[in-house]
Amino acid sequence: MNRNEFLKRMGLGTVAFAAGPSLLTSCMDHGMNGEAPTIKDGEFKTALKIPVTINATSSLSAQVGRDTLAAAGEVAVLGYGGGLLGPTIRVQKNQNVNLNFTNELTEHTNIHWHGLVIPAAMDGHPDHMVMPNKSFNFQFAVNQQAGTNWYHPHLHGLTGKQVTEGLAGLFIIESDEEKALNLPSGVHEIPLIIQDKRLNANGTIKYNPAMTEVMTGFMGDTILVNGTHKPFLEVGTRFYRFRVLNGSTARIYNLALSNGADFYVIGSDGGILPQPERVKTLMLGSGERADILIDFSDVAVGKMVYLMNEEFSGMGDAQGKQTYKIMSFDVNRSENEDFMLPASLIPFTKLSGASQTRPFKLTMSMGHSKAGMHKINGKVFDAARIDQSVSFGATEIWEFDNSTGDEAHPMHVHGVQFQVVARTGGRNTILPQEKGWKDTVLLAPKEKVQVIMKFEQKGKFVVHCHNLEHEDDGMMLNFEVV
Ligand SMILES: [Cu+2]
Repeated sequence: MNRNEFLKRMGLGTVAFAAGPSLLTSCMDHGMNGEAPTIKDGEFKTALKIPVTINATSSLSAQVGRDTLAAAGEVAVLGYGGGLLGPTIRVQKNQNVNLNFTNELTEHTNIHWHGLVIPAAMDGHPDHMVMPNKSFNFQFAVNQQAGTNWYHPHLHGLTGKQVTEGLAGLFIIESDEEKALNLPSGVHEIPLIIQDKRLNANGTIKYNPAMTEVMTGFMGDTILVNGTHKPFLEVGTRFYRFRVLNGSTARIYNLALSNGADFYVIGSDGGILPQPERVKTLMLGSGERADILIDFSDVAVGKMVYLMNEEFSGMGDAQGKQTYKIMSFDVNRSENEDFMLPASLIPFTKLSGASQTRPFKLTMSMGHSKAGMHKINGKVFDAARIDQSVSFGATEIWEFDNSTGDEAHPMHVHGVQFQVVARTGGRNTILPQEKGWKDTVLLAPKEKVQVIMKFEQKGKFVVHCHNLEHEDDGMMLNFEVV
C-alpha cells in the first residue's frame, strides 16, 4: 500500500484500524495529511550565530542548555556547548582525533560521525550507547579528503528527537590540497546548518510526530540557521564560501538566491568536486551537505540578497509547495577580491570494478502499530540481525530502489564515502552536488540510484534512510564488513 492509499483508508475512518484510539486522536491533533507547515515571512533582524570552533583534541558534553530560538526568548534546549547545536570540530587530514565525550543528559545518547570513514567501534552504531553521567573517549585517525562532515546522536528510535532538540554539529576536515586552492576562508567561510523546528507556545522545541508525520517526516514552521531564526549576515562585495548542512529531520531544501544569480557548488558531502558546478538551484535532503561559493561582487552596497527555498515538485506530496526566505545576506561594504574561481579543484578518481550489485528495495506498508512501516528489502531494523555481509576491501555497487515508492528517501551508508554512478527514473540524472564524494543520496519517488564504494573498515555498520522519522520507524539495516 502506498501513502495515498493509506491516507484514503485513514480518511474513511476505518473502525477496524488496528492502532486504536490514541493514534486517531493523535492524527486529529496534527491534521491528517502530514504536510509541511507554512513558513511565515518576516524581517531578518537577528545576526547569524556562528558556532565556536574546537580542535581534534577536545572534550564534548551532551547537555541541557539555554538558547534563544525565536520571539519567546531564552528556552531550554539540547546541545554540546551550552546552547543549541555544538561547536564546529576542525581537523587536518591525517590528524588523530581524541575527543572525550560525556553524557550529561538524563537519557542515553551517543555520537555518530556522519561522513567519517572510521572503525566501527567509533562510528556510533545504535548498539553503542553512552548512558547518563557516563563518558566515552573517541579516538580515531582521519585519513580521508577535506570535506564538511557532521556529528549527531544515532540511537534507534531516538535520533529524530535528539537531533531536533539540538544535538548536532559540524566536523570539518582540511587538507593541504584544499588550502592550495586559496578558497575564501576566515570570515569569508561560513557554516550554514539549516533546520526546521516546531515550537510550543512557550518557545521550547516540540517533537511529537503523529503517524502521518512518521510517513512524511516531521516538519516545522520555524527555519533556523545555526540556531538563529530569521538571521542576517553582513557581507562584502566578494566571493564567500558557505558550508551548508541540511540538518533537518525530513524537510528538503531547494536552495536559490533571491536575485536569481548563479552560484557554484564546489563540494559534496565528503569532499571537494573536480571542478566548480555553476547552478541556479541546489536541492539537499536530510543529512546532505554542499560546499558552495556565492559571489556578491555585483550586488550594490546597501542591498540584501536572500537565501531562498524555491518551490519544488516530485519529492512526494508533503513537501515543496512553498517558496520562502531562509536568511538574508546584507551587502554592507565594498571589499577587494583576492580570490579567482579556479577552473579545476581537486581531481577525482572514479571507482570501478565492483564485485557485485546489491539491491536495497525501499517500501512503505502499514504495520500493526505506529512503528515499522518503512522497510528496506521487506525488513524493519533489528539491532541483533546482520542483514548483509560484505568482504573487507571489496568494491560494490549498492542500488537503492524507490521505484514503487511515493516518498523521498535520503539514503545514508555508514563507514564509507561513495560515488553516485547512476540515477534512473524520476530526475534521471546525476546532479551537480553528486559529482564528488557522498555518503547520503536523495531518492525521489520512482527513482533508482546506484552508488559505488570500497569497504575499508571492518565491523558492523548501518545503512538507513536519513529522514529521521523513517529511520526511527525502522528504515535501517545492519551490514557487517568481514
Ligand atoms: Cu525514508
